Amino acid sequence: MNKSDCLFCKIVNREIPAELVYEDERIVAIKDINPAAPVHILLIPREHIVSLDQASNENVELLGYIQTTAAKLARELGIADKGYRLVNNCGEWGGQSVLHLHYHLLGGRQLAWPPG
Ligand code: IU
Repeated sequence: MNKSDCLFCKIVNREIPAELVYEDERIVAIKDINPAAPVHILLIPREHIVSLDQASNENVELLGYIQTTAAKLARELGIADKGYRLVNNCGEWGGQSVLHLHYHLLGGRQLAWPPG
């Protein structure tokens, strides 16, 4: 799949509607259409990186920025006190279905471990 067919590129570029929670020059955050928890946000970099496996040291700052922004959103959304989870699914066995790097911010209930 190339960038022009990428669902998350289309969401980032506002070609496909999504429920936006946050955006800046580097990332957008949207509500997941199929929430797995009371709060389920996807943090998506504007840059098309296929997966964490495809990220490089050039992306280190971006990856850190996604994490600190997730923590900020968790506080703003009221899930930080009880705790939350930030997840990246990478590749087929990791459960990645959309081939544009993204992180899931999940919270608002007790989460189980290990994941399925
Ligand atoms: P995954 O880690 O690649 O499996 O996560 C993709 C997520 O994108 C998944 O939780 C979907 O529910 C979500 N999603 C979405 O929010 N909007 C969409 O149009 C599509 C998938 I397709």
